[in-house]
Amino acid sequence: MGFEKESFKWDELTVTRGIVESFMADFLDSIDLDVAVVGAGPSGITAARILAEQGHKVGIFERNLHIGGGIWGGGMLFPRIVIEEEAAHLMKAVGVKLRPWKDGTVIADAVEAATKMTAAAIDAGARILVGIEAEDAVVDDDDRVCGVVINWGAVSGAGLHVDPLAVHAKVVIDGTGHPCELSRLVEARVPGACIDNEFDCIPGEASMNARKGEAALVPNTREVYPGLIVSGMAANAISKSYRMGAIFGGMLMSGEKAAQVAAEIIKSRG
Ligand code: 48F
Repeated sequence: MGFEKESFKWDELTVTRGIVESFMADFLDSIDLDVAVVGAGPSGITAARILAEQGHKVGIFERNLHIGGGIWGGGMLFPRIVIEEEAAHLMKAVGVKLRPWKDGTVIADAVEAATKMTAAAIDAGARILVGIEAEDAVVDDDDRVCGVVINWGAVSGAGLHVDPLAVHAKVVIDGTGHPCELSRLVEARVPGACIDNEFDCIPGEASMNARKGEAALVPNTREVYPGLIVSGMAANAISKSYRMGAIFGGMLMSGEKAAQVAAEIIKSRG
């Protein structure tokens, strides 16, 4: 049978029903999660992959239509990323080829890293929902974070007034990068909420000191408010730790730590 009009059994409605019905089934299966990850950057994707591999039900909500956050651009649009050897296992785990480099580092192709990390997370069972942003947290009767308020990224982009929907999760990971959006929303909106850091507010990141910034990422990755973990650059922004530019081992290690903290919280809550 050739690929010709006469051989086609489908019509336009097959396409419409296929898209709507399959997305709705997956979407409805993503509204009551073990872990909601906000932001599909390197730390969020790594955390999601590891948690999904452990059997947790994980959904990643990403505002953009593309995943990968700051990986794609490498450094100043040169699509390569540098990774410390201590974090190389997190690239090898998803099959990214690494080129030896100097002084305890290796180099990866940014496109290969973004795509293979994403594919591995999906293969592990994490569901990535693109074009959807978290515009708030859901809190329980004790004001503990227990989910995220979501809407299409295009809705806020167009300035439309459209009420959102909500998703429940045992733990939420703020992987929104430099703006640490979800943590800021929690601090601003939840009555009496105070993000756990040594400041009165969320101070944002410090200027670049790549080695200090990288070293701070794992200790900064923690539960900063009941039910809310920060990962990646959001973790450094909450603690006024340094930025580091296009060296990504800390982001991967932060994702690994976020997964560990999330699993511990889920286990402790039974
Ligand atoms: O910034 P980003 O890549 O997160 P990260 O894991 O990694 C940081 C590095 O890429 C780089 C760096 C390395 O040295 O400093 O910047 O901390 O990705 C964050 C993702 O979150 C999405 C955003 O579109 C991006 O893809 N995002 C941000 N806010 C929201 C969001 C939101 N409110 N809802 C959904 N997605």
